[in-house]
Amino acid sequence: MDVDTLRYLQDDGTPLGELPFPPEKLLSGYRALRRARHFDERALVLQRQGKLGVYPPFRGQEAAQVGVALALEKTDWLVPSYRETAAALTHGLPIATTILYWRADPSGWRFPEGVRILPFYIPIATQIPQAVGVAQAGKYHGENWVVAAFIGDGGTSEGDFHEGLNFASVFGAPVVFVVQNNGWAISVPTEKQMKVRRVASRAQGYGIPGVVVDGNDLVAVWKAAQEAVERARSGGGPTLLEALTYRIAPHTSSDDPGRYRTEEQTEVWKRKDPVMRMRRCLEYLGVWDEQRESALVEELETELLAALEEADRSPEPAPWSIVEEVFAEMNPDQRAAWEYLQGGMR
Ligand SMILES: Cc1ncc(C[n+]2csc(CCOP(=O)(O)OP(=O)(O)O)c2C)c(N)n1
Repeated sequence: MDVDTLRYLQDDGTPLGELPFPPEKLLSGYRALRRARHFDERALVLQRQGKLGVYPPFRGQEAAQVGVALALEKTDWLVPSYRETAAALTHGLPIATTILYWRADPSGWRFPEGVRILPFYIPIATQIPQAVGVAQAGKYHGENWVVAAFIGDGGTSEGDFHEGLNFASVFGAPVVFVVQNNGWAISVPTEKQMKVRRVASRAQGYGIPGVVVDGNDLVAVWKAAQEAVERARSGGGPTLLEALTYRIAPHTSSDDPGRYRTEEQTEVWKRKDPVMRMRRCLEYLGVWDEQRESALVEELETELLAALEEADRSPEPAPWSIVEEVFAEMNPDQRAAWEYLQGGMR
């Protein structure tokens, strides 16, 4: 069984028909998309300058993330993996905190009060059962929040993915599971990862809706996410939303994709660039031009430089702080590491 792919924009950005949002809404969406791109570009430069640690870029996946974040209310929760910096920025994570986080500075681990984003999960798929827990907690506390939980195509092979989806389905948890199918799990292509063509077709096995969107089409992702969020909020339970996209960039700043894939495939996807596609859509609608683009980029650069200065003003962390906030109370191994690090500094 295959699921139809929702699309509103052609690869060149021309609308396929009537769009579900008015131009001013599309403009605000584009701003968030362009802002995410700007951060990602600058982050890679900062990483090469030694000002960030290992960084997982998201180039090419901006629409799949920003579209979902735009469909959330501020009171909703975002549960991201390491890939979802674009979603986090859109859902309100300050740029300075984001820089500190990817600098591996403990002060970046404390997300500000009121920003409903769990830390970026590095252990694959562990976020899924926990996201369902957050959703259920909302129900128990009489809150009306919805949870958007992200995972990659590779992550769907983990047991946690199955357990989380089954539990969410049985208990009608208000979660939107977003699978960014970006073609790769580091060096493993999706077709070696699973025998189904679409992850979303597995939704049938859980008795929940499965939706496939063109993940490089901001309008389609936003619209599909909005419907899934509304369904979750009104008691309709979870949705499995698969965004078809591509990881243009290396897996992380430490990866060399030339070792396992050819440039040709990546070139095909570069022509479907989600940011350029949305920009062309706005130009087609007559609400965007070169001048407005330059003004926006200038504004984004000013915002980024101010955030970078703020992050740089943060005091240098003590080496032992790295083991201080893992558990509420230190276990013996942590304490030993903590004492060792303290001793090493004397
Ligand atoms: C439990 C666990 N196993 C293995 C790893 C090592 N690892 C890091 S990223 C990755 C691939 C994930 O691919 P995918 O889920 O498709 O996400 P993407 O990186 O493409 O966004 C693996 C196996 C890990 N972080 N956690």
